Amino acid sequence: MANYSVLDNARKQYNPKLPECLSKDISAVGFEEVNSGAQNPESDKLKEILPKTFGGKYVKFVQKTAKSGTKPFSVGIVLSGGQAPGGHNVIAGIFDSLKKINKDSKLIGFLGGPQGILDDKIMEITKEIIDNYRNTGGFDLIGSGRTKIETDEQFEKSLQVCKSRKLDALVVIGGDDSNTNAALLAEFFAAKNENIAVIGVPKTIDGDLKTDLIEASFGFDTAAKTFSELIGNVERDSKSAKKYWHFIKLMGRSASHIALECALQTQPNCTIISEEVKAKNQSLESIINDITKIVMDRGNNKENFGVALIPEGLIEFIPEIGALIKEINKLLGDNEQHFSTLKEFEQQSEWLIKNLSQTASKVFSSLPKLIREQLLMDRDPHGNVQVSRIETEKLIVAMVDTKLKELKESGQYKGKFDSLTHFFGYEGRCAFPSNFDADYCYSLGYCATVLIALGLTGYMTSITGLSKPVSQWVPGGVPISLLMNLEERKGKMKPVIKKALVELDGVPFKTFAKNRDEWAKNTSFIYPGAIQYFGPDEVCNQPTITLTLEKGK
Ligand code: FBP
Repeated sequence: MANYSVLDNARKQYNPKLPECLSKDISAVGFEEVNSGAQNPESDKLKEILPKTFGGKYVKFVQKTAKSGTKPFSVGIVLSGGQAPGGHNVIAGIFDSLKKINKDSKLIGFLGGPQGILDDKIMEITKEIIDNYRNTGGFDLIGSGRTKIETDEQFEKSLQVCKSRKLDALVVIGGDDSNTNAALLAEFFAAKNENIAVIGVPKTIDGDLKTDLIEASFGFDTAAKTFSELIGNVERDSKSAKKYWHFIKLMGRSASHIALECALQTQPNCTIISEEVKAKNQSLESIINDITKIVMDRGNNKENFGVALIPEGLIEFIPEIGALIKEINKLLGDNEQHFSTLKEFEQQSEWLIKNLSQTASKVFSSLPKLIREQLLMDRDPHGNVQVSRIETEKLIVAMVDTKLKELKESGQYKGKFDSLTHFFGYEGRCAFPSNFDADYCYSLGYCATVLIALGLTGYMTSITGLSKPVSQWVPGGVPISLLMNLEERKGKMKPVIKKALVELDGVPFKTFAKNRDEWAKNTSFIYPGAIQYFGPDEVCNQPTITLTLEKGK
């Protein structure tokens, strides 16, 4: 039996497109400093924390006079955090561009994420190896992990490993947290007068690492399109059978970008956007009332079917539950030892109810047992409740069901409510990257090499103009410190990259809000179908609707 699918083999032959400036002699690419207009209101404080690296400008790459080659570079790469389609193409882009610059350049991958740096576990990336991973999903070539390099000892160890490997640069492929750490590592290396650059690449399917200069994080396009395909299929089944309401929770740890994009692509009957819930200070009961009304109106109209999208992060955005989670995190953090002696759920629950504030205790007690259990399940490495494990979709279905029963008894609801729940997350994180992500990631890899060759550090690769054809994309780099602000972490003000949430005054949300009542009432489903890799531009080379609406064509 062959080890590769037909598509696997066909995709390996795909040549990702590059922006014009990167498709010529890469060693001749220079930069222009551009005043992006981005002002960091916390510059003074950030300058104190990052004295060596703060103050750089956004750079836009330009072709300079042709130059034939440059010195070889030795570069290390690390994948950090959750999988996102296109990671292998970032590696392929770095590999190809390094070899174009000088065939003696060397690329090593740290294995299993940042822990691989601390343990000095590596593999050298060769042409034979990378050729097998071009345009494929997953991070399985070198693996990923969620270890955070944040203490001085970890920084020192990372420096020693990079030095012993004689690296000119380290490329960190990750989300907001990993890029924050990349900036701190760049500062640490610079403060020690070590000439090892640290470059970040924006990755996360959640789409929340976003600014004017980072128009999208890679993987968002493919993940949202994969989920939209699945949602469209469920919608069509729902419309065919006419007997089920499907409640679909969609991945996205905090922001609702994925839910919003999927709603725009598939036009379901109901979509909750966490940021709106927070802005309206909506209680769980009020959300349930809204959903129940949609189900009731459709049922009374003999349409006992529908599709509802629930963002994964919703639970934390509901004011009273968000406050409860915060209290639980603090309480369990302060009483870790004692809590670990309570083995049975009933004991844990009883202890918690006694120690929470009166309001939080009331909210906790009002939740179904399944959800209370999930709130007390194993916590993440930072000791926090694992919000992504809470089955919000089941909580919502149970509460809507109860409400509908009451409405039926009072004669207001004449329909029938039969529901099914789904969670789409891991299904989309390792899909074959769409052409958009394949091209974007490969180009980001080239950008990383150019930033290294230009002697910059503490920069994140940036490509703008993403809603235009690839040849018109504008590659460059943005100082990570420009994206940072100060937030309180463990009682101290720390520089962090702020998560970009859905903007309620942005065009994507407004477009959704303008249409949602119509989609709720009249079945208006759209079936996007599977991502297409071959064919005309309009079926296989389109960016997300979010990007198109945000940036315009
Ligand atoms: P990153 O922010 O690291 O890209 O990961 C995002 C994500 O896919 C979230 O959408 C999800 O909540 C989380 O990872 C799941 O984490 P895990 O892979 O550890 O189960």
